[in-house]
Amino acid sequence: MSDTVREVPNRIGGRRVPAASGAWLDDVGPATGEVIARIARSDARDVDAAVQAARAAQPAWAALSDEARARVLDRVADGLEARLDELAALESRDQGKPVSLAREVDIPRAIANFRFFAGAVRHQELPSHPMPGAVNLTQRSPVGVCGLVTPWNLPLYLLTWKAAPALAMGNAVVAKPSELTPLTADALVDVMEEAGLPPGVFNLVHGLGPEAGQALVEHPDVKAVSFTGGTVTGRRVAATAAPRFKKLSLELGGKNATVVFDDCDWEATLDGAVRAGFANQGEICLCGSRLLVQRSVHDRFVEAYAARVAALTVGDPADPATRVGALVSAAHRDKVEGYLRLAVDEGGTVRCGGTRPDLPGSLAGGSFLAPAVVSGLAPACRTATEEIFGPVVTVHPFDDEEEAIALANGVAYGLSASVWTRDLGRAHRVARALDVGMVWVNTWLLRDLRVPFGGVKDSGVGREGGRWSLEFFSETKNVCIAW
Ligand code: TXE
Repeated sequence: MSDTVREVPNRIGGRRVPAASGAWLDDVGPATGEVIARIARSDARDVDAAVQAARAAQPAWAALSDEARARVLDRVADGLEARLDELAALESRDQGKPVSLAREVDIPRAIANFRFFAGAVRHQELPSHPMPGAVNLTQRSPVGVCGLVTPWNLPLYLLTWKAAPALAMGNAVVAKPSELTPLTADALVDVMEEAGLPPGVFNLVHGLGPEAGQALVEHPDVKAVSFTGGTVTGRRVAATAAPRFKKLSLELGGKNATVVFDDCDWEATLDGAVRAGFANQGEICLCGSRLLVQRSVHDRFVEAYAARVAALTVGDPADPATRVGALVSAAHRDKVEGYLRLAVDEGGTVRCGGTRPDLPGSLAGGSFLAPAVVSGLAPACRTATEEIFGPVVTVHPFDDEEEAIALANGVAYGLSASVWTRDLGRAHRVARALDVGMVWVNTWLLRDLRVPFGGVKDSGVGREGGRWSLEFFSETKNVCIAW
């Protein structure tokens, strides 16, 4: 490691602070395997300092008018926008995703999150319920200090999805980004400071999940915990938060079905199913990693699908032509490769990909993997039901609507699904029968920030987005006034 590697300390109460332990963690760039930064390895002491800073700053922030807070959020959005290219390059370097994706999706959505929740709090309407001789006024107050724990797949995008509504509602925040992708969170704090967010309203603590993350979820002064990450970790977060009666939002894993009927728009469906399977290297909780295809078109569709997947350019994330970048870490690639070996043991055939591409120079040390399509697996096997969270799609035939629904629902997860058909009645029937939180028909990941986002079953608890986020990050109080 070179001596010039940047050290990224915590950001507490408007100051840059190393961890109390003095320890640092390496942050590895997945495209090269080289250390690109070192982050503070925080523990309960650092979390406590951040929570105390947040507690001290929160009342004055909450006392501002909604309009005043919204103006600060708008300035954060402006600041992110001014740095769009720089942030996209940073996210790509830290996460491994194609810079084109970061520039077109991750960073613009982070900007949109701040603009949207600035508008949402400005336009918030609260109910009143008149009754004979009295009126009920429903009011919302901030929860206090909110703990945000976020993952490595869409680092800035998912952090801002929680931070913007939390701040809009007058809370103070302590955020713990993934130790694998900490850098854009640090840049966000720079932007917030320039935008005039008062010191202590947003604090950042870096470190490992079982150390810094666990301490944040346990802290008695953290009144709400919003977590996005894996289901196993989510279960632990829930077990920690529930006996302490914290507000809790969990966005967890998925094993989402892409359901293709024989009357679909062929080209649009192929495009959509490829994007659903492999966007962000398959590292999105919403990715359609189980492709269910009606038997009458199954073989023809899978052949065309595998050909398109094989043509995706895997390579340098910094190259604008790259469609598939590096997986987030070497350990994660090992996990995905383990699933590909399991797929073969379970009787599957790898139709394309699954190999390490031969890339030049420093990229030879990166955690790249060619996107894989696997057919011939029983739908209930482990490969077809467990979350792989990488560039692997399994394909399965079905005969009719009933069987498609049974296959789609036959997993422990229930996050999302996409349905591809020209038959409107069928689209409605299938969408209603799917046991998931979100269904797309003839599209995938078309997002409107006003709509509820979240899953059922092992995919989580609660909803984010629009008024659901505003409700989560506030306490609702009813005041009944008699006259
Ligand atoms: O995520 P973790 P990991 C899935 C995906 C992936 C698997 C494991 O299948 O392969 O989860 O990934 C913090 N208390 N998803 O281990 O552990 C951690 O530091 C508090 C799906 O990388 O869930 C990080 O900030 N926090 C997913 C965050 O939790 C803890 C996105 C998420 O890490 C903690 C990511 C603890 N005890 C992975 N332990 C999605 N739904 O989008 C860890 N953390």
